[in-house]
Amino acid sequence: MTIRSILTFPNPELRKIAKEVINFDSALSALADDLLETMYEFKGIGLAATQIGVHQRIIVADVSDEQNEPYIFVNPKVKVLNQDEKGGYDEGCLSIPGFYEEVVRPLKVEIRFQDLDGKEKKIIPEGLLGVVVQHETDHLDGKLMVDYISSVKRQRIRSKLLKQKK
Ligand code: QAP
Ligand code: CO
Repeated sequence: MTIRSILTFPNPELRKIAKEVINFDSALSALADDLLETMYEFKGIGLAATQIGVHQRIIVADVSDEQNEPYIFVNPKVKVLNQDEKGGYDEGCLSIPGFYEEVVRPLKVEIRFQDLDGKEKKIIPEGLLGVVVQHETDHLDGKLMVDYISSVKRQRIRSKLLKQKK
């Protein structure tokens, strides 16, 4: 319904820990709609509520070419199925516009989550979806992709984004 504005690194709001969702009501559905609409507007493939300043545990993703396969994950929990199998991916982030950095993450993960009705679900995502869900779930814990890179690189990105800010 509404395109929301996205917080940019190093806004301290991005470091807050989001709260578990307990009410599966129309306000939650409206929030999910806003997240999807905002993600599509800014050509993203994933967005967490934290990024629009809402500190509730809900994320959205769509890694399809046509941008017509929306996923909504409420209270997502990532379980690593194989600690030894990891892969690097050049990740972006709508809260860190213009920067892409390689992040190494587990390739085999299981995601337990709830849908908008509160129903418990479980998926084992393939490929990019697995990367995006891990990246977005990190946001709910105040963690950003720049936390995985060197502090020199992180500081450089930080000062560039602060200078761009008006
Ligand atoms: C997370 O990020 C992700 O810098 C989602 O100028 C992305 O959708 C995880 C975006 C890639 C793994 C791989 C970034 C759009 C979108 C930008 C995004 C930009 C415009 C980022
Ligand atoms: Co992000």
